[in-house]
Amino acid sequence: MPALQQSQIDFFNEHGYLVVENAVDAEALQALTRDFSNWVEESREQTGAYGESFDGRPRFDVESGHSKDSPALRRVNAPVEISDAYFKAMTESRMADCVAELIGPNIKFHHSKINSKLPGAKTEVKWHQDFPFTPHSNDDLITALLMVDEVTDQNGPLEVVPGSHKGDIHSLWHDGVFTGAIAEDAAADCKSKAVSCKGAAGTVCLMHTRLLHGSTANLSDKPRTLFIAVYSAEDAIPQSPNPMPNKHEGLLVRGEKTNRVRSVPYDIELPQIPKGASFFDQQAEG
Ligand SMILES: O=C(O)CCC(=O)C(=O)O
Repeated sequence: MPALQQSQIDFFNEHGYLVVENAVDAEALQALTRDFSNWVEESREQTGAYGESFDGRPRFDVESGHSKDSPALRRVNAPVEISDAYFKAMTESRMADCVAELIGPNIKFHHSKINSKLPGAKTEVKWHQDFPFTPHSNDDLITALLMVDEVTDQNGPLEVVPGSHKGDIHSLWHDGVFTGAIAEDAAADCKSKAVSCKGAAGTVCLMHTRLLHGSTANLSDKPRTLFIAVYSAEDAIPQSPNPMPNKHEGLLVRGEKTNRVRSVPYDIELPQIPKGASFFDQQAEG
């Protein structure tokens, strides 16, 4: 049975995003929650970013003010490398089936992370599109943002601008400085058109790589944990180094390997991302 109905596929193509409930089953969700809670407990013993990922960057990052009594873990880099639960959610879930139906049938994995906003977290994600961080030979890429906790209006939901995947790619450079975010006037315009992606734990927001999006601080006493996995069509070839190098990059998740390259000429020049830039450049503590 298909994971999506035609009306959902049409919605995604028109608006550039789709919210789908029950993208992982209850047992899988429990395992994701358990592993994340364990990482939060471990973080209490740390005073700053810690651990090591594939290219030597810290595995875990914390917000300023993080302490033993008030842990503020805000990022886990490449969790699929260190947790079976996260690896399975990336490969074996309905979430992956949905991605295959939207940009497949042949899809491969690019990178993953957890963005956490623990209660009171001040971290905001500035308005941006993902494609300039991960340019490929074509733009059949989806960022899947799985809600490990319930997401509400209060705990810093992802906000998107419907239909913006059909528009321009915005520069992330302003006055000669790479900010990781679009210009302030464009961001204000996004805010006026934004739709929040909310749902029960286990819901996923599937987002086209060109869609404009951002998110605000967590104003509530409830956590907001998002497991974020980026997939591409198998014939989309990276045009720049992975912003989050990891050992599973290129893993075939659904379908078969064709080794074909599909190139789509862009009418714009993609903004250059400085060497070593990461998604951290989008995050700011408000
Ligand atoms: O954590 C969030 O709210 C947004 C994440 C995001 O923008 C991204 O992964 O590109």
